[in-house]
Amino acid sequence: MSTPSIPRNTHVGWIRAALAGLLSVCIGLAIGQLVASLRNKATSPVLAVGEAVIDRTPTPLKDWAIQHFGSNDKLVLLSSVTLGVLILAIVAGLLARRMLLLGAALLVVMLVVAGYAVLSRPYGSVGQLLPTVAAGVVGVIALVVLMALAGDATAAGLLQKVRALLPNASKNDGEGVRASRRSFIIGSTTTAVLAAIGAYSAQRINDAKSALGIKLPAARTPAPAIPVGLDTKVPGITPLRTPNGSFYRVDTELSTPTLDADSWELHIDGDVENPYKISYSDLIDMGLEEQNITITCVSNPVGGPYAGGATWRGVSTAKLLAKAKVRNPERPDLQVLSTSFDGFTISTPLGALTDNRGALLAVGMNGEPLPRAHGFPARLVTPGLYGMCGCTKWITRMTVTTFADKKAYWTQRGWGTAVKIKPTARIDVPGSLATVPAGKVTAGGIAWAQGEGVVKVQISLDNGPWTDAMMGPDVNVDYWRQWAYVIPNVKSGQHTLQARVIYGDNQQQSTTSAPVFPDGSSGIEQRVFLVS
Ligand SMILES: Nc1nc2c(c(=O)[nH]1)N[C@H]1C(S)=C(S)[C@@H](COP(=O)(O)O)O[C@H]1N2
Ligand SMILES: [Mo]
Repeated sequence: MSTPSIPRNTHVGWIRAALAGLLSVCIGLAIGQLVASLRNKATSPVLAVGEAVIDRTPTPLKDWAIQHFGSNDKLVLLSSVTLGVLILAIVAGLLARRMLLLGAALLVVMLVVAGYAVLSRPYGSVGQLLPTVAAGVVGVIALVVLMALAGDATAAGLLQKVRALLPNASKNDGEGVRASRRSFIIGSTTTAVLAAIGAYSAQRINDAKSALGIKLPAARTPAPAIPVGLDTKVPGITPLRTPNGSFYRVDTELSTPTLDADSWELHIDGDVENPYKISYSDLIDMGLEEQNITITCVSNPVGGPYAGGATWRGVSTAKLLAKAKVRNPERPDLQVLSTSFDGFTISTPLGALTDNRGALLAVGMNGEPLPRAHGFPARLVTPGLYGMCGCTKWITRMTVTTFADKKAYWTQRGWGTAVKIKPTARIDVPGSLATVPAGKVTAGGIAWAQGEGVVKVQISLDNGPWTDAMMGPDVNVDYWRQWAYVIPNVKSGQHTLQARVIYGDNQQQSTTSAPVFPDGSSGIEQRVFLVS
């Protein structure tokens, strides 16, 4: 039998209450993160909320975020969500100081919102709620314990009742929770340390999961080696091959998906005579080929960083689709709607995946298995079309259908469909507003005109005549090309350099300025630099 103790109506200071709220949410989040890391594909509550925010963000705002924060856009979003959660956590602590139930209720409301976000994900399922539920339960318990240690009578009473329910509890209580400055400090420090250990372990487990441990067979038809180009001759120029670690990344995922090659399957279905599915090892056994391809994001502004050139290794999509036997493949309105593991979709014209441009279902990138960030186990790479129109990462399904029948993720949000990459030139050096010594100035950069091929780049200094730059090696029409230009005698002061690409059949790139939305930027690349 327990002896109910008389509640001591100690008034909890607001700093302690705020700290109790903050720490209980921290440990809840850490445990949520830990449970998520232990379960495949489960989403932590913060990530789920962040992803739900992304899905509900209007396109112009998203566009603005990509423009302003670049590849950090996700970091900014996640930090904002975390900051919001921590502020609410403090509010929960302060509410608990007035009335324990109110504080706990706010935590429960936060839990419900996060749970709703998890379930509203395209791949949301009840099992995915586990990290969120764990976070909520741990958070509420921590709040009660910390409030009790801080001297809250209701919390102390509650703990005592719980204790009474435990076996062997009857002998040693009667005293209840001993609230003191010292026990609050010990309790809150312990909570903080446990939260840090939980978050750190979650991170380590995720890191361990990203090790692939896969060795790809060589390509039966390897791509021609990419030459050194102007890499060593022009300091600061974009390397002709982009290393995997510095390849731009654009996608809607907040954390890097950790798909498992052994259980991965690609389904090919839709308007075909022979729908089928294929495993990772059977895919590789079909025989790998390689292509040197420069891919580009539609969100790349003129002069922007969202393009990269790599040697992709994989299976020809033409071969994969031939095996499925598309019905009446000559119909011009046919598309392949490809779906990634989480339901994200991309529309690609059937022709782009079956003509001789060499589109691939890639499993390798620059001699390595596809990195997780770039779509492991497999992704599409379609030469000539923007990434959102032919480069589905973490792909699990290819459905032959018509454009009228199914709309892809970005199409639904107002972006263009089946958009060709616009030809453009980029100035890498001199850097924007860089100061260089007077005299000889070496300018250099890169240009692309996928499908047509870069013929040359021309530059103009201070609105002077357009002059041909020296060109680096021509890898192929789908690959970018470096250029360099030595300006002999530049006087001190401010200068403006412009660059344009001449491509295909000696066509000149568009001079019309267009924003990235809805079908890609255009216009002349311009750099202002200073000569001392
Ligand atoms: N599953 C999935 N695939 C995706 C995307 C995405 O959001 N989800 N983004 C596309 C976009 S917009 C681009 S530009 C390319 C970028 O590929 P990368 O990150 O490997 O450079 O991936 C494409 N494939
Ligand atoms: Mo993109």
